[in-house]
Amino acid sequence: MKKIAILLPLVAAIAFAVPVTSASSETSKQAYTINDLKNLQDFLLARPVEEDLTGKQYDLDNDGVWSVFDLCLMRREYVRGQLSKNYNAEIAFDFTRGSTHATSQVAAWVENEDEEIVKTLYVSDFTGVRRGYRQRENALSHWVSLAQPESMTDDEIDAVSSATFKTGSQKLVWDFTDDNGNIVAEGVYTLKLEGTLYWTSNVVYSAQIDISNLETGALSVTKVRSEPETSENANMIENVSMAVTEIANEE
Ligand SMILES: [Ca+2]
Repeated sequence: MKKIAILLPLVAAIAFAVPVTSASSETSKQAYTINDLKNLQDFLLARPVEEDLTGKQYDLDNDGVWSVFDLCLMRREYVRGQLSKNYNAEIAFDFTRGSTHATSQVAAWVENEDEEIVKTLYVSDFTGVRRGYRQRENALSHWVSLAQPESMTDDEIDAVSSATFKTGSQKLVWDFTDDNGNIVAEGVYTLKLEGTLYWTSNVVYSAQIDISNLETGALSVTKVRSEPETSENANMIENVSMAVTEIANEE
């Protein structure tokens, strides 16, 4: 397990000694660098700053002054930016194609704390772009009830659909963005992997991930089967692991 510590302890001490304002920094879409954080920190501590700070957008809470509140907000923006650049959440599993009808459907997605889908990572194309849920209402019933594919355009559903997995090891990746490609807000999210094993027999694996307090390593995975006594294709999805991993930097 590796804690993601990005700033100097001094900055962290200042940042956490002050209550974080609820002001949003939605107006500022610029990406802040570690240098911006250092600049603002030095400025606030009345240290010499080499860079010319004229015109810098360091007033993130728009109150007309640069303060530790702005540093807190900048730190949050910076950490969020680093997330998708340096880290992934991964779902890995062994898939065995079902040997019966009404099987082998898989979906994976990310939910927010209100149990809304922020991103569909994968849906097998029979249920997805071929809209098989219309003929087989049990196909990926969890994903269908949350994603509401009837309200998705063909392009939208095509974008998240892929061919049914072949037997073998599979991996799906979440880059901490939502369906529109924006990095998600801080908070707790749930990774979900659903498999339709045989008609109404399904399995859902899930794991929680705290974006505000991200740690690399394995997440705790919960498995729920709708009909544990149904043996058909029971081994379709096995050895599920969900984890936060650091992306190897090529520099
Ligand atoms: Ca300010």
